[in-house]
Amino acid sequence: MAETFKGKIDVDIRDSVPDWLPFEPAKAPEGAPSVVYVVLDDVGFSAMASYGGPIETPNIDRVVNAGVRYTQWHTTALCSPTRSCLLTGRNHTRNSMACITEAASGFPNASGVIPPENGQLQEILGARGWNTYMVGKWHLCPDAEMNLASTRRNWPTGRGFERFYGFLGAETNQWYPELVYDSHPVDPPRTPDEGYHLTEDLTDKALEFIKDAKVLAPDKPFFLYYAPGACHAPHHAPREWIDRFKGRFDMGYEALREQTLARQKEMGIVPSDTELPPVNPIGTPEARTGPNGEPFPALDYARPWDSLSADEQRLFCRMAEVYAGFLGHADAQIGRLLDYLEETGQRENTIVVVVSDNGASGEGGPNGSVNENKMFNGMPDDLQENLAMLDELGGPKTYNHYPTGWAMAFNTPFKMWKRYEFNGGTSDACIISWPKGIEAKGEVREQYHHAVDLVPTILDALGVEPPETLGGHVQSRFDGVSMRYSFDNPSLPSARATQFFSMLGSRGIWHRGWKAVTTHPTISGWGQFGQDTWELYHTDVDRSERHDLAEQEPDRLRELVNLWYAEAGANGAFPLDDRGALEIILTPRPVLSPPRDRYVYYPGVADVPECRRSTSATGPMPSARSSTSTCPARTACSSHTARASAAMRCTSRTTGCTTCTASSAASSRRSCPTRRSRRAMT
Ligand SMILES: [Ca+2]
Repeated sequence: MAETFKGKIDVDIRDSVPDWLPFEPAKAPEGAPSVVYVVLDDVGFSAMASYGGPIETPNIDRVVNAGVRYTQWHTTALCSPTRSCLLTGRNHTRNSMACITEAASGFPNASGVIPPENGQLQEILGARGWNTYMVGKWHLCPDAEMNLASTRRNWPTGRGFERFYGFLGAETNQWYPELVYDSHPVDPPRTPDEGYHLTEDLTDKALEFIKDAKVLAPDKPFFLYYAPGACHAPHHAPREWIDRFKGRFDMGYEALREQTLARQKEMGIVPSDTELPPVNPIGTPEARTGPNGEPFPALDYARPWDSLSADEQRLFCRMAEVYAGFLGHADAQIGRLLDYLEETGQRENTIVVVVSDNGASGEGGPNGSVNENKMFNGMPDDLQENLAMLDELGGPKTYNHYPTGWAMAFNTPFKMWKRYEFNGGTSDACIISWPKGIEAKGEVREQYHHAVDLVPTILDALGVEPPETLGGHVQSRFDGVSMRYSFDNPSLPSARATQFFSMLGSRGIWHRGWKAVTTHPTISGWGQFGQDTWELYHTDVDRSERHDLAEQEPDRLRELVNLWYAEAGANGAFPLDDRGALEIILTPRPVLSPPRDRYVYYPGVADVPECRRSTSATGPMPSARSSTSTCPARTACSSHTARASAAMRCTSRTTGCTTCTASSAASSRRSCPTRRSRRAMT
C-alpha cells in the first residue's frame, strides 16, 4: 500500500523536508519467519515411511519429528490445479486451472492463466518484505507463453518470484532437463557422466539464492518454493539410490498394500478398522463400458500380482525400486536444505511445509513403461524389449514409469490414483513444522484440510493480513481457511465444512465427514454426466471409501450431490471435460504466430519449442478425432531417451531414430529444434 508523502516541498531543496517512506520497499516485521514449501510430485499418500509406506525419507522425517502431519489433507487430483491452490488459496476452477495448463480449453475455468485477482503467496509476501525464490516445476503457464517471443507475465518471475531456476512445464528429463533461469533457457551445468541430476542442481540453486541475499541482509526473511521433479515420471535416479531399494518390493503390490495398512494402523495414520478396497474398484476394460458402449479407458486398471509372469514381476519390481530411489535421493537433497537452515540458526524460525500435489500416478498403465513416450505415440511396450533395459531403468537411456499396481500400493489404503476424486487421487501427505511457533513434535492431525488452506495458514502464522488489492487488482476471497488452530490442538473439530472436487469428469464432494463421489472414468469421453453413479462414504470412519452407503442413505446422498452442483456452480467448475487425451491435446488453442510456409532458424539462438498444430484458436476445428499429429513425425524411438524422442517428433523424419547413439542425448539438444517433451496428461 503506497504511503502518502509527508515531507515538505519548496522551491529550494534547502527549504524542503524529505520523506523516504513512500519510496522505500516494504520491510517484513522484525523476527518474521521464513517459509519453505517443499512440493513433491505424484508421491502417493503411503509412499513415505512417515505415512506407513515402504520408502524411508529420513530427512523429511526431520520435518515430521519437529511438527505435525495431517492424515486428512487433500489436493486436486492433478499437478497444475493443485499447484494453483497451494499458491492462491482458491479452488482450482476459480484459478482457471480445471486441468493442467496443456489441457486449457478456453473457458473461465480452464484457460491456464490464473486471474490476477487471485494473488499468489509470493506476490503477497514479496510486497511485504520477504525475498521470494522458486526452484523446480512451475506448470502454471499456458503453452503458448512458454517461449522466448512470449510475454513473461505467467512465468514465475512474472508472478512474483524474484528468482527462478527450474522448468515451466509438467515434467522434464532429470538427466537432461529443459531448464529456465529467470527469463531464458539455459543448459545444465554438468552432464550425467559428470554427476548431474536435476534435484541436486535445484537444491544448489535454492541454497545459492538464499545465501546471496543473506550475505547482504541476514535478517530479511524469505519464501522458498522448492518443487523438484521428484517423483513425477520420468523416474530418474542415481544408480546407487535405486540399488538401496533392491529386493524391497519383491512381495508385489497387493502384499505391499497389506503391509502398509498394518503399519498405518499402528501409527494412527488411519482408523484401526480400515479395510482395503478391491483392486480395480470402478471396473476394467473387460467388465465395463460407457453409456453408449464406449470402451473403458485402456490403461486405468491394475493386473493382479499373481497373474504376472516371473519376468513381469522382476521388471515391475525394478520399476518400484527406481521410484523409491528417486524419492530417497530427493529426500537427501531436502536434507541439504535443512542442514543449511540448521547450521545457520534459521531452522527454528522457518516454517517448513512438505506436501505432494496429488496421489501416485497411474499413467504407466497396467504394464508400466520403459519409455512412456512410446505410449504417447501409440506404441505398446514390449516385455522382452523392456526386460533388456532392466539394468538401465532410471538412467539416462530410459523415460520410465511404473505400472498402476504400484500407484495403488503407494496410495494405500485408498482407491485409484492421480486424476481420480477418490482418496487415491486426492488424499496426500502434508507435514508442517515451525519449531518456534509449533510445540507439537511428531504428532498426527486428523482435521480435514485441502491445498487451498495453506496460503491462509501461512499468512495467519506470519501475521500478514490478506491484501485488499495486489498490483492494482482488487483481490477475490479465499476458499481456504487457516489450519493454524490445529497446530497444537489435535482434538478441535475441522475448520472446514465442505470441499468440492472435479477433475477430468471425475467428481466428488466432502461435507462434514461424508463424501459422495462418482465412478466416472477420467479421460473416457463418456460424457452423459447426468447418468453418473454416485457412491456415498462416511469418510470420518471409512477413509478408504470401502463401504458404499448410497442405498442405505439415499437422502443424504441426494443432499450431497445437490451440494456438489451448488459448489461447482459457485466455483465456476463448468463445463466438465472428460474427453479423451487426443481430443484434449488437439483442442485449438491460442498460438503465438499463425502457421506459415517458411521457417527460418538462426545458429546460436535459444531452443525452439515444439511445432504446433496448424489450426488457429479461432478457426474451425476440423476432424480433431482424425487428426493425428502436430508434427510430420510422431514415431518415437523405442529405446532412446525422451530427448531423442522429442527430436524425432519435431524433425521431418518419419520413422526410425537416427540420433540414437550412446552420446547423442546431449548433443541432440543443439541439433533438435525442440527443448520440450511434454506429455498430455501429467
Ligand atoms: Ca503431480
